[in-house]
Amino acid sequence: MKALVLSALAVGMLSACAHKQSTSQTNDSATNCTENAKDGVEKTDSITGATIKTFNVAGVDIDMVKVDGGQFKMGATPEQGTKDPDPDEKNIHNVTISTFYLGKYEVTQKLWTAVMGNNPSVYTNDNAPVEMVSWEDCETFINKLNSISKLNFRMPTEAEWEFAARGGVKSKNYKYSGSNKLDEVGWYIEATTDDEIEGEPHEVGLKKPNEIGIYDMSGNVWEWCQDWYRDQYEGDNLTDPLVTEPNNLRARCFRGGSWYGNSARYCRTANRSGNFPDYKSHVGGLRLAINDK
Ligand SMILES: [Ca+2]
Ligand SMILES: [Ca+2]
Repeated sequence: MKALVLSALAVGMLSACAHKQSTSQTNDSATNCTENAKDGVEKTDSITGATIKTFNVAGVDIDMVKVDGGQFKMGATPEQGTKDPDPDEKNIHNVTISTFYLGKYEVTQKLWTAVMGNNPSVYTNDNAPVEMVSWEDCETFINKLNSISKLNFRMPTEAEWEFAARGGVKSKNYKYSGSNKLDEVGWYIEATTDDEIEGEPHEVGLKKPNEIGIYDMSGNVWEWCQDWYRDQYEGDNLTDPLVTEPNNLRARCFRGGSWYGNSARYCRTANRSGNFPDYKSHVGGLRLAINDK
């Protein structure tokens, strides 16, 4: 509980939100789209078959994948293994998610810089995810993004994040987002000790996408979610749940593990972590969400 959050702090976990700039992405396919995308141009991704809405904001294309709504079991379901899950995942419960859009990629440094006029990242690369951003920084970024675009981007809820990571209505019940082999879909390091870790975040979209055409939900950078973190799930048969009140932990949710110092178990779809809203690190960023409308 508290120990969980503190251990997350010690390891330097964070989250990253991802959007990406399509024209510069090596793996990008949905982006032979040249028209002005300010109002959202919808098309089919030629590689993944996903429906993608592209918004152009501050000169940068933001690809948002349509996540069709559905039901799923949230928490440490059998494919997560018996040893890997933490206590905060154990209360498996039924959740219904409404259709929404989620960033095809983690938010890149290119987008962050275009919106904010600065790049806080330690490992600078336009096409890599922004890092060294707190939950509060991400709120500031999203507010400015929305002010510029007149749109309503937001962070995903924790439940939306897990539903999408599991492949939504096309889920094949993988342990990681898009595969049972983490090497195929995620940048991570199987650490032996915290002191031996070397590595860096990678450009978004270089690994395989998951079942619904979303990249890097397991690994690369942690991704902040909207919710306040609770160390156990409460309730069942929930629709679009969102924890809006902090408890004594005063931590925000973040998800997905990272390239740094996190063994594979942290990159599982059901894994949870939390950190203080002003905490920032070189392993944490974000991914954008937007409603279906
Ligand atoms: Ca990630
Ligand atoms: Ca955990």
